[in-house]
Amino acid sequence: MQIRFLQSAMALESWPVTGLPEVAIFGRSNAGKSTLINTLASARVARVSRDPGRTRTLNFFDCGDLLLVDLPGYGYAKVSKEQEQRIHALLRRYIERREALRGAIQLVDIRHAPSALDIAWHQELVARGQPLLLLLGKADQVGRGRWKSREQEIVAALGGRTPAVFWSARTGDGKRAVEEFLGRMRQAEPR
Ligand SMILES: Nc1nc2c(ncn2[C@@H]2O[C@H](COP(=O)(O)OP(=O)(O)OP(=O)(O)O)[C@@H](O)[C@H]2O)c(=O)[nH]1
Ligand SMILES: [Mg+2]
Repeated sequence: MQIRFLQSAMALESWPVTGLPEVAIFGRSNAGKSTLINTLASARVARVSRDPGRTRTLNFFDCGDLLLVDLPGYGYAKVSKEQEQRIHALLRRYIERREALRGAIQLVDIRHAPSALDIAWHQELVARGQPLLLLLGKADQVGRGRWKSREQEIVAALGGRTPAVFWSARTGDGKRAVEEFLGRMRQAEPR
């Protein structure tokens, strides 16, 4: 997929106005959101590092007829309380105010039980009634024989009916499902 970095932004006034539909990627810090964008792009367009807390602003990517937004991760233990609150306020303002938003991808780590913040954000996204794609990320770190039981446990903890998709940036598992979701979001009606 052709993906080009468009801009970083914090304040609503500087979010890009393009008229294109938009899909945003939510997830805990270090879940692999930026890597997801690079995997779709088959190129290094988003910044990734070994240390979590890397993405601190909204990062907008242009996919031609759709924008993808790499969001700052929530729940990174090493940021200050103020910083964490700032991230939450930014995410909340984004989902409440972004008219272009057509759907969300939430990335959770398949290895762990969802955190309280994963659950809270999942429920907030579900409550909005917009399309939501739940990805069980880093699936390469768990044997395939355990995938189903991990899925059941995580979806149950999230309170969920949402079907999940196994995702790995290393093996490409889930890539087609993500591309299909983005394809549907291109056609989605504004809210
Ligand atoms: N094994 C494995 N590692 C992954 C996968 N996706 C990402 N990673 C690694 O996880 C780490 C964090 O990835 P990022 O893409 O920076 O995570 P992020 O969600 O953008 O993190 P923040 O910007 O802090 O919110 C990096 O070391 C990645 O290489 C995956 O599918 N499998
Ligand atoms: Mg990131």
